[in-house]
Amino acid sequence: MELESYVRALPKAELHLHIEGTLEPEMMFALARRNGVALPWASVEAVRAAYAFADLQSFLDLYYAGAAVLVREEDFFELALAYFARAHADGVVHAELFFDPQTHTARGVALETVLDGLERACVEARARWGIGARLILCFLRHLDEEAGFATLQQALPHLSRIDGVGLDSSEHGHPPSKFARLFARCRELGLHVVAHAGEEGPPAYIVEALDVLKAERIDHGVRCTEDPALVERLARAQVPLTVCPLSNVKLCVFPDLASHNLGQLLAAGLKVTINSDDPAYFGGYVAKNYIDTARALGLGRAELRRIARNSLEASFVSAAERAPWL
Ligand code: ES4
Ligand code: ZN
Repeated sequence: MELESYVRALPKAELHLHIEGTLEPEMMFALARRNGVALPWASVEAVRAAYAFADLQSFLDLYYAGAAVLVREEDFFELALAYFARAHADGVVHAELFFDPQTHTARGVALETVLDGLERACVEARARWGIGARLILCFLRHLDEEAGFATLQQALPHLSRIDGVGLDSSEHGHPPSKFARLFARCRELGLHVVAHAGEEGPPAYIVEALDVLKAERIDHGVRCTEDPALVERLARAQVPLTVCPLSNVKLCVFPDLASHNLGQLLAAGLKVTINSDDPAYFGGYVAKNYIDTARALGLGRAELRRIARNSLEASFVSAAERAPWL
């Protein structure tokens, strides 16, 4: 069987996916027109041409500008349903979606509007394709902890619809410990906890995510290899890493896929998963991340099966729920 069809047929979970990062330029323009939002680009081609990033911040500036077209409940519904259709085609049987409420509430869009649209898409994805989905509310780490508490307050009436919390946005200068009290409160509320760490930030941020925030998974985490004691700890505790290879290349964390350390992480016995992060911006959905990485690093089918199995085991579904796919 061809590699492409083999990868698409592997049942897999996607655990690192920002739903705002699935906004394709065509939908960005359609929603801008529908909602009367002005965009800083003249055409779909001009937006695509702007997708040449030097680092995380240069991407985030564009990503937040694009997200401004998301206003109404149906915008969030259509965005997420389009993602689920692509995910289904890629063999995704379960997806845990990040969303950034502060990006929307800052523009006067209520958290409830965002959640209503996303949840309706999750229900539809289950009915149409049998995909299981969960929602993870991400706090923006470039904002302060008070702003995070205000967002949590708005989320309180909707906690039954939210599975966990995460931490994203600009990593440099915003260590996980900045959010120690907020995440302690989230844990008391029974929410799962994950955090972006070690994408651009140092290995010490991964240690803080584990020790201070008590993160159950580390999003990215690729810079752990700079600290051998940390690698040993991550291997021993089998802490899942949600690695996003195409994202890492687009944001210049690695110069190219052949230089990516995913093979090294696997060889060290870490619980590695492959994910797409912001696929509309980084050049590929999850299957393309598997395929291009396999080609660049010479991963065999046993390794691809291991990675897909890891993704299901690292998800928030129970062992009984994931048993049919393993
Ligand atoms: C993100 Cl790649 C990445 N890193 C941190 N925060 C983000 N938000 C959306 N994509
Ligand atoms: Zn991310």
